[in-house]
Amino acid sequence: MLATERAQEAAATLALLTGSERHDVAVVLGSGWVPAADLLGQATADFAVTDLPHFSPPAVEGHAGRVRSVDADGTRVLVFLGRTHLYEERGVDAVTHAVRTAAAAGCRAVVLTNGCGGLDASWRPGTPVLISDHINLTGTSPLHGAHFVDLTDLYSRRLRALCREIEPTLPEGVYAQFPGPMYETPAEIGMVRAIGGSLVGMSTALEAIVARSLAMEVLGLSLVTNLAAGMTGAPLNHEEVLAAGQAAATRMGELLAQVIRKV
Ligand code: 8IG
Repeated sequence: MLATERAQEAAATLALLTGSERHDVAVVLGSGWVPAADLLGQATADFAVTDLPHFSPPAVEGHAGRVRSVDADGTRVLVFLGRTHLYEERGVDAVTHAVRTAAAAGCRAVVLTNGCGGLDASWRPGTPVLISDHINLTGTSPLHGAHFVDLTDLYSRRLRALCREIEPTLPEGVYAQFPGPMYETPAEIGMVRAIGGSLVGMSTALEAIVARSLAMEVLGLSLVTNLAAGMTGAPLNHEEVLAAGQAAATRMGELLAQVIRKV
């Protein structure tokens, strides 16, 4: 079965479970962002992602594995609390199934959020950063066949400008997606710096590529939860990531809640 067919099946079940034939905007909440979910608006449906066809259960603590349909003052928002990562070894189709499902459900825009490492020493843990572009270091593509997709302005200027109307001081960064699950070595962080990256993580880029291939507008929001490897002298750990997310949740939720109403 083709990835698009699996997405159509999931979208059909989604319509049954939510009572909404279509959704307008999708939001994928990554590490550190799940606590912000409750601030987006009233959930009209809330169920396990595995209630939809072809989704896999979450593998990582802090990734809740739930789906919500939220009415944000008339905008129907499809919220994924958690995502499938490439390092779960389920393949690129599993990684991008949520985005394909959102497109099949009618979403014309997707907000991709993540927790990540930051290369700018002024970005303290808990700093939100707008993704302006990405570098795909996974060594793989999420597209199938000779499907040539333009990635110029992949991360929508319009949506970035909307975010800065809400939070004028939001910085921008270039997100480098690594395959994970190991964090980088200090030498790899040196490489990322040399090639123009300023955020490092294990998600988002492959999902953004698929979203663009399906003509969706993409907003990428990173929450810097740690300085990148080698920048502080301390090792990285997952608990630090979750704690930074908890602390920033309210601010993130309010930002997201305002953005999705304007998309
Ligand atoms: I949260 O420093 C989080 N995710 N690759 N590097 C990579 N992924 C991350 C990091 C990080 N922090």
